[in-house]
Amino acid sequence: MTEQLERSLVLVKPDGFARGLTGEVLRRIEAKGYRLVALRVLVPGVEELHRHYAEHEGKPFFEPLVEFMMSGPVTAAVIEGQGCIPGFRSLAGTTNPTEAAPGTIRGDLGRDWGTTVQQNIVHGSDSPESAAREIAIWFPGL
Ligand code: D4T
Repeated sequence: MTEQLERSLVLVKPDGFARGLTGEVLRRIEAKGYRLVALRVLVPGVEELHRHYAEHEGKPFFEPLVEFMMSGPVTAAVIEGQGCIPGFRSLAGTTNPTEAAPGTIRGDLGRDWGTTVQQNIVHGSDSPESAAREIAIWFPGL
């Protein structure tokens, strides 16, 4: 099976950044064989977060999620490789870090901190359409 060469938008969220896990996340991406195409460290603004999380607008965790994502620096990355969109989501593990399988980023490094928002270390695009939309938000002009 030959999967398509594609790009995904990865974020190391403020919890992961604050815990010094950016290097570990990037190490796992590179160890898997995906290529780093672009990298930024920034404190996200409300406007880009509302665009990024548009699908969750109106949900009870939306505002706490935006607040959390603005609470400190994040690392944004564009990665590239065959099948890297589902592939990175496999590396990340399921959304809830308590349930995420050992061996995954969330399963190995994440836990429930008792906050209103699940602090789950990373974000990865969930489809080619999301990846294109998200890359345009975080890396305009790429
Ligand atoms: P992201 O989008 O950050 O990669 O996470 P997932 O793809 O795994 O999960 P998601 O889009 O469903 O959720 C986005 C973001 O919201 C937080 N969240 C989510 C939360 O705090 N409570 C919830 O009930 C859900 C579903 C965690 C990730």
